[in-house]
Amino acid sequence: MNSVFSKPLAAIASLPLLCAVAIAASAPPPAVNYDESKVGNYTLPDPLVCADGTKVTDAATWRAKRRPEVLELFRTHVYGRSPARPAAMKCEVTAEDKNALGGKATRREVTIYFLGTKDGPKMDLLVYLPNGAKRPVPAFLGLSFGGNHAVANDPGVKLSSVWMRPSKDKGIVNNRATEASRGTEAGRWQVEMLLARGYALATAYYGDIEPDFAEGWKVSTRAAFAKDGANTQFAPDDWGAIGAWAWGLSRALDYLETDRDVDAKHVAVIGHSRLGKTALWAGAQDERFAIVISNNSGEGGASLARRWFGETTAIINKAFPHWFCGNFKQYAGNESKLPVDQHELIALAAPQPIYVASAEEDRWADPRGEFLSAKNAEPVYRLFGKEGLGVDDMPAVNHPVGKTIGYHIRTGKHDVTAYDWEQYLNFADHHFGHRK
Ligand code: GTR
Repeated sequence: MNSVFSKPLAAIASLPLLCAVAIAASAPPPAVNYDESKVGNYTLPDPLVCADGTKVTDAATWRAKRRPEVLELFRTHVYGRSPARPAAMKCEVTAEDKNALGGKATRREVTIYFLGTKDGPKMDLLVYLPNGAKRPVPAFLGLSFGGNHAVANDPGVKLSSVWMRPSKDKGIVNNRATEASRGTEAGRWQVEMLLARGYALATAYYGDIEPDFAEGWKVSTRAAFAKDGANTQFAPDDWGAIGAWAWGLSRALDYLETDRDVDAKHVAVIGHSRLGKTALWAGAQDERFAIVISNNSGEGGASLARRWFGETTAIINKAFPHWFCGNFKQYAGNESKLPVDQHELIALAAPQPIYVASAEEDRWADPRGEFLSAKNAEPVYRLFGKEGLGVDDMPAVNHPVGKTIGYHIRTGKHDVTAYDWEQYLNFADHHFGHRK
């Protein structure tokens, strides 16, 4: 498919040859481009063209034939292959307070033992349920960077005891959370806003599943599942950390399906940044997620890999070698060879509603590339009779758009803000037919 958004490389084509050689020798192109006129030409893979060259024209063929092909391409080349839910998995409610957050919420803490054993890999899930709401309630589910105790100013939440990235101003000392880290992510989670609108929040710390550094997998779920544990040599299509985190989100949903206070048919999966990439991959694989939300997910998330703007495949593979599968490394600086692009990750959520959000100052994540991904997913939504974005051009800042695919770019930096949450809640209200 020829992207209608491609830009000609007119400037470079018109340079005299000698001059171009001289430039190439003395000044290699900068690794990071922030100039829209230099993005260059690219051709996006057509989500509707099957491996055998036939074109999908109906939803049934997408589901039965093309969707599994696209999913398989993402597994093989980008995020790797994840295991199924272990039959032995066990969930245990460890604490409950019906009078949390000044009486606004019921707080439930649950430990999920992935292999059913207490000494095996596990994840602590925190659930806030709105008191006074008609239950079961719809929910948002997402992983945090700071631990369950960081998502609200709530002294009752168990303090995480596992590895965390050092951060003095967030109360992390010697890679461990202290009391000072309680509530440090409250602005990003807006728990009281969610509760007031009649939603539950379910959240877990991503480091429970895998600590976020190159060798973190050795003490994580991935090692516990591998034949040779920490000595494992991963196959090039084995899951990376994003695969593991996304898998953890599905395991959290497994628990939510058993919680009688949660309407598990109406769970929106949400994530910011690397955890936005994670939410997208979780939503692509697990069709139980009723809405998928990507907040500033950028490279390897919502933004198109083929656009040379902000972070690139080469940069992300170098900085975060553990996030993706081994095969993904070969596409560093070689994006045109990647058999998929990220609009197809968005398309994998179809027909479920999906929301992509950017921030004006988050140029590293390539806001336009995030919008174009959403735009180029529309043909798949149309197979289901769904409209997609409902606009052709990127909207102005702070002007949310969208039908089944939502999009906004807000003022400000790489972050999750109250403004973002207001849009997600409006989107969820609309698609869930939910009124408090
Ligand atoms: C950056 C990374 C981005 C984004 C971000 C985050 O350093 O380059 O892809 O994931 O981290 O997760 O905060």
